[in-house]
Amino acid sequence: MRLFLALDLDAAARARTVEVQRRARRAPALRDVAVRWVRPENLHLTLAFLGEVDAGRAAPMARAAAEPWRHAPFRVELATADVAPPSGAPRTLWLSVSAGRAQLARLHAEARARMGPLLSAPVDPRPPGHVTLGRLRRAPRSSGGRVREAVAGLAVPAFGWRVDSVALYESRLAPGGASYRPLARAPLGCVILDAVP
Ligand code: 2AM
Repeated sequence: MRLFLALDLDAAARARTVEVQRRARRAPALRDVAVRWVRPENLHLTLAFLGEVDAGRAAPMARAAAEPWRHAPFRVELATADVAPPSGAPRTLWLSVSAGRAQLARLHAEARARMGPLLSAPVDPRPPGHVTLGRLRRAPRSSGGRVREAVAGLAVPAFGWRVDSVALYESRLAPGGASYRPLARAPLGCVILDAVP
């Protein structure tokens, strides 16, 4: 099973993200580039990709993910539309996190500490920082300049939402695109409010 932890966008942030996708689709420089756009119901902020996991490990992982998180709810904002990688053939279009990075890094550290012992490979130590809009299919290296220019020109006004839970998803890959099945969800907010001797 292919598992990952993610933060769900709220309805308003999802609608704003879909609007950015709509504008990107209309950009002349992107019209002849094949993009597999993330479907609205699949939009998410990946907190930690956990990779392929034996089915037998899913239950303990779901139990671990279902424990309340020791982090207060916080606001994440997305702003700049960007292309990855920064040079060469463009592969991914995304919205970068412009506010909430420090909190995301702390939550990511908690996710690594919590899930790492249940995995056979370490979780990527890089903290999360984007919401993927779409993935380019075989875009030539030569399209990189105009694709990056078009995406930079999207001028996305910042928007955000309040992160108040973390979900564990199973990703099922299919020719028509991935589908995500939630396996567990737990709230943020299990915090110690004052120094405890
Ligand atoms: P991203 O889109 O935020 O970059 C579910 O498949 C999610 O896990 C994807 O949205 C992707 O996050 C992340 N993901 C998928 N395959 C991955 C891989 N091989 N390494 C790291 N992250 C991956």
